[in-house]
Amino acid sequence: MRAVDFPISDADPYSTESMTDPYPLHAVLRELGPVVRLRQYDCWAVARYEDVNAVLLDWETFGSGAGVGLANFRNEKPWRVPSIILEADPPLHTRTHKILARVMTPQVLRDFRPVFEAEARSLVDALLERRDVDGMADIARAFPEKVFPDAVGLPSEGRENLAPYGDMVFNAVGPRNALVEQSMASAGTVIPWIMQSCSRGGLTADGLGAEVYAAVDAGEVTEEEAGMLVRSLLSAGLDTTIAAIGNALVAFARFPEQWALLRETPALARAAFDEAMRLESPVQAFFRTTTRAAELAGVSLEAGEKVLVFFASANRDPRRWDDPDTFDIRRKSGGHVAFGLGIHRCVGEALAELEGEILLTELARRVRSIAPAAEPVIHLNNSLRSFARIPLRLTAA
Ligand code: OVP
Repeated sequence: MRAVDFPISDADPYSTESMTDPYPLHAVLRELGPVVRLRQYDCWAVARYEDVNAVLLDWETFGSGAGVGLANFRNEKPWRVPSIILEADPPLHTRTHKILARVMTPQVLRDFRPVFEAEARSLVDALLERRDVDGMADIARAFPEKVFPDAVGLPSEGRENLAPYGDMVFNAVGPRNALVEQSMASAGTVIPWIMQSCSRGGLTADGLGAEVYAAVDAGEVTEEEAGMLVRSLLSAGLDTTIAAIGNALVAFARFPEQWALLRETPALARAAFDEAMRLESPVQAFFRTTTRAAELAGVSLEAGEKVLVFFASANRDPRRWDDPDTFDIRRKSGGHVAFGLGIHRCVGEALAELEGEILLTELARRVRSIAPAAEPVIHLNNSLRSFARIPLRLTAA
């Protein structure tokens, strides 16, 4: 028998209303208690900073090997062969994480800086001839969709398959709802292109993908595992940064004084990108699965139970942050968990930060104002918060 001293909620994080504006639901869950039972999904949820941190740091109790979505891989067939880094626990995770971490070290990324800077300059050149732009298509998608596939070493043909694949991957984390079905509609063409792009022969000799295959030659992973790690790059590396940049633009459009501040001090670009990640976290929530019976904040959990971990709610918990709903690029936003925490913390974080920093720096130098021309239009996804369109009017500096 389970102890009954926990709150039960009928809240639905996957309703259109919650996904459009998730923050009222996060506040409700945080207020109910440290651990809440979600009746509709038969799972637990943690939404407070402290408990989100505790779950993420205890990977032995809160495992990833049964998947980081609602589906429990021990009882349900996964929609694709599981990731050998995201959906894995030590010791497998330790070995695979080491390889992707090495491929994206600051030393490797240093070489990308001038390339990304040149791309940011030409992007802003084109923007300033337009004035009325869509912040998503013309900025948030345009920049990563060029620099990231180039960095990985993908051919120029077929890159349009990357974003739809990311949409599938991140929808698959949630329940099997209409969003999953909609994004899977293009699976027949998208997935074969992705899988083919993961093979050694599909990659240039000088990209991150080739660096992953170098680990095969060093005897650290098999050829198949290298392909799976390239798949991880393609799964997690593009939609996330697109969402992050778009969400940052929305934040600046809503808080114009923060844009003025960034213009005054472009060196704040990296801090501003991080603060936007805190305020509008691209990855809203992932699951963990209990590997054993455990007590969490006084609530008894059984083995094999799903726990929904709300990164985005932790990042606005008033127990942790002053004025959590305010975008303040001067605040100390270090400690946000938008990249996760613990052994599964984003392995591409430095690459994402480099993209965000370089793009925001170039925009801050050359764009006087980014005013909303209309309300942004949300793009619904079960775990990624992002927009479909962000109508903006730019003024040149
Ligand atoms: C669920 C994601 C995030 C991080 C890694 C991977 C996927 C992967 O495929 O390894 S999105």
